[in-house]
Amino acid sequence: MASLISAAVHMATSSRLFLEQLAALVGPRGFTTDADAMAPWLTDWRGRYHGAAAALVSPANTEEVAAVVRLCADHNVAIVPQGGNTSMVGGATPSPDGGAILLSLRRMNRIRSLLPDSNLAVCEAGVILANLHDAAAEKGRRFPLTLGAKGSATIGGLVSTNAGGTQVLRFGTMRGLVAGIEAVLPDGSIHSALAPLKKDNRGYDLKSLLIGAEGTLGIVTAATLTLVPAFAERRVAWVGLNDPEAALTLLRRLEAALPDAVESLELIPAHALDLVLAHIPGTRAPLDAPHPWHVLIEATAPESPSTLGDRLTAELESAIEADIVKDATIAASLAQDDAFWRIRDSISEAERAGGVAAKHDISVPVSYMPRFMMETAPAVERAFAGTGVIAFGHLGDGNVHFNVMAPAGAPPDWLASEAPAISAFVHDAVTAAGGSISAEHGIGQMKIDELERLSSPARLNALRAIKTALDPKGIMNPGKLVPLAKKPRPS
Ligand code: FAD
Ligand code: 2HG
Ligand code: ZN
Repeated sequence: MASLISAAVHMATSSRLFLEQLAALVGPRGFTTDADAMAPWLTDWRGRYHGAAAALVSPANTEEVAAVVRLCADHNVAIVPQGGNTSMVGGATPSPDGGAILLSLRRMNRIRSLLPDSNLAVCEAGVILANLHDAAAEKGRRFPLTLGAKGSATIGGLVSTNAGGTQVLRFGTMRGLVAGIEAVLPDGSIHSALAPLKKDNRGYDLKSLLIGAEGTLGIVTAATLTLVPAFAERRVAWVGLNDPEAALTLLRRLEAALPDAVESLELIPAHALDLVLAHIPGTRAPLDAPHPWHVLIEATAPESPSTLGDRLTAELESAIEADIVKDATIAASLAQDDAFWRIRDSISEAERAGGVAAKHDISVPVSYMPRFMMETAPAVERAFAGTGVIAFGHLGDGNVHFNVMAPAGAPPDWLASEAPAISAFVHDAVTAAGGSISAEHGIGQMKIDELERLSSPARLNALRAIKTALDPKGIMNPGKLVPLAKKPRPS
């Protein structure tokens, strides 16, 4: 079945008529086959995957998306949806065979409405996250989800990966913030469900199905998003401590002492801080002395003036007295708040500059994560000589990025030759702990084999059944997320 589809894909995309029809649907601003114009969008953010596409198609509105999908469905042509191309799992990179079209949503970048009184914004898929932050702030509101790629990541990509980020502790993942959705399904029909209904029991929850579907069930064209009131005060603290267990203990104390105030607790090992200081210009260590582990804490208050700063200071002092925390500093200005956050948000970029890494985005039950990290990191480093684990991120969500850096002087093919065994080692440990091999980045093409290897038949069969039911021709982002069923062996 798969080979039949891909043969058909090749025939159709090589057809000049198909490309002419496609170009006519979106006009000259929305269509190119120029290699230079397409090149930046054919490699993933980490530079691990390189694809090819028959055309880069950028519709201007939902009706154009629907027309493009219908045409592709008629010709059995695969579609790879793309927003900001910040996927960490090669999710938005087409396969190298060039049979697919790359469907960019970046031209659909209108905030259709922003209603502060209802705390809602209706955004087209191509709205860049940072632009939504700015628009909400102008109206005294906030879209609370944020992450390091906020200057490029789009609403469509964030919805389609059910992104997490650094404020999940308080506000949850994208799924909890999407109040309505508009999407083009694989047959080209438009599912219009932007109304922010509190209650809706018309059967299967299509909105939830599309969130985190990584473009395999349709194209998200717009979403109704929940806003929250802007905070009146914010305090950002940088803390040095001895281990992840101490970081979690600190979180529990802060949550008890400052209810509803703690928005972030991000774990940063010394190695990650060193990489940032080495590769990101203008950064400096917040504390004078070195510490093996750090956390960045953000707490907010709805009113100003508030006692937030005093209460946070008191809690950190008491944690120092209790020997949970070794040292801490609270940013003294907005500029310092931003400087602390810049360190945290630049870890991926610094790590990319620092060399090749086998990347893992794992979760286990929150209380178990410190022990998991302290046992698994040395085990990996013992099993794979010369590697170094950098595990950082969202400890309060039980989710860290457990990245394994290549040994110094590793050969260029290290990732291809070594990463599968390393990832299997890490993922086996995660699975044994009842955890997930993808806490927030999705499966994409990077983890599809591991998902298949480690999932129960129940999970795999359900994923495949949903995919086949909604996308019987298999045109929506093939090769991502859903492992194809193996052909039965001839008896
Ligand atoms: P893309 O990368 O373009 O696409 C992502 C996936 O969604 C692909 O499968 C694509 O096919 C699909 N897709 C895109 N748009 C649509 C659409 N409109 N309809 C259907 N499918 C679509 N993630 C986190 O969860 N938490 C973090 O803290 C975090 N930090 C990051 C920091 C950096 C520096 C970077 C580079 C990435 C980070 N990410 C993080 C990864 C995260 O997945 C993306 O930032 C974001 O969710 C993807 O948005 P995008 O617009 O770039 O999507
Ligand atoms: C983050 O939390 C992102 O910074 C990226 O999810 C993680 O680069 C990574 O592994
Ligand atoms: Zn993350």
